[in-house]
Amino acid sequence: MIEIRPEPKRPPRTSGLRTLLALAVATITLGSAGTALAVQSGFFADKPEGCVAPDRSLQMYAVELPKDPSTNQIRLGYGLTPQTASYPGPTMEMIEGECLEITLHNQVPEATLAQLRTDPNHPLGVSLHVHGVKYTQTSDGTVHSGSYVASGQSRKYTWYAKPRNSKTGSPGTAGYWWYHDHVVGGAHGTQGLSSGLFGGLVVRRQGDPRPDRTYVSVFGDRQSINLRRGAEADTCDAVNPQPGPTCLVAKVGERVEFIVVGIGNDMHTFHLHGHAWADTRTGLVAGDNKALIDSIPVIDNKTLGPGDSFGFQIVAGDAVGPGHWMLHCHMQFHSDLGMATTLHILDESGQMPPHTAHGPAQVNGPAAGSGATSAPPAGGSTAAGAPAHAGHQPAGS
Ligand SMILES: [Cu+2]
Repeated sequence: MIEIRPEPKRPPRTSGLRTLLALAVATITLGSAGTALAVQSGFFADKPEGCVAPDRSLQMYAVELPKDPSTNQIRLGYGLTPQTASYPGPTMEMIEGECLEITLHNQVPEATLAQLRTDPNHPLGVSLHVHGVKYTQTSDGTVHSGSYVASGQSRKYTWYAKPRNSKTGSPGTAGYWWYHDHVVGGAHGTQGLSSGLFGGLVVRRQGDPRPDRTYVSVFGDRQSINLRRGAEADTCDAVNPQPGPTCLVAKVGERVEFIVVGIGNDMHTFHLHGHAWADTRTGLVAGDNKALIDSIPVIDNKTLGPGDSFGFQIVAGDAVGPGHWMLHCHMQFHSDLGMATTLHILDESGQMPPHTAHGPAQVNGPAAGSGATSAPPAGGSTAAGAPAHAGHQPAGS
């Protein structure tokens, strides 16, 4: 007979299978109270149903980065190597049906995590919590499930991009998602998020069009895009712009993808100048079905609440040509306080045409009136965990 020892303050319970089942359910429901029992007994599967074994595996590092130059706030980042950690972290890419194993190494000093802690009894660690794809309790990235990593330690997380089941109608996981810490500071990872532990995830279906480059725009508190405002949100070098979290650059005709995420406590509206997209899973609508096409709104502005994410692909400069195209929150006081950056679209030869007599339409980009801007480097490293394809530029690089 299996004996379940009740917690000290609970009244004694009757023994037997019914009690065992009740406790098992309570374990799931109550969280921390039953975690040790659940995890130690192997009650929770370590991989989602459908994921027999990981198709790929990769290493992820959580590190401390230099403090924010204007606020002196602690900054943390994820990286595929400690040297390339950034905020947002590396853009993750999966294909439906794929199972990915990520080993997270926590290289953030314990003293730093202690500074960020809002409750002295809260454990110190970092985690990886993901939206959209499938994971079990052991990859939830929460304190109560024990799925976090102490400083100097590592832990495996398994994500499964479940495909659509056309027989049951169960949806697939293709879409634009994000991942983040859920432990730093308190039970909801609020300090981890506000310090930089977040990144974008795109799950594609077989046959989806691939972008030439992908940018992640995380709209957050303090009127921030990727935790920056104003000039800090756009640091593109006028002569040699390097694509990255603070330099959105593309050539005319390139297929540019955005992953847009809301964090923090504020509502925002994402607006991109000169370009619009279909409000679908991909931002695109294929085929010639007029009824279908007409039923899908075409938008250039989208509301974004905390935790929301969406994405789309555009053809850079489509019908509008090169230019410094603004990207900003359309809540006016947010944009006025610096919640704005620029998508710099160069011509086919990688140059920014001289401005007209009307002057530049952007504020924080390369030096106004500068004649030429050279091409961004072609491609870049393959997105985190992505099957290799040419030309993709992960935002975390
Ligand atoms: Cu806003």
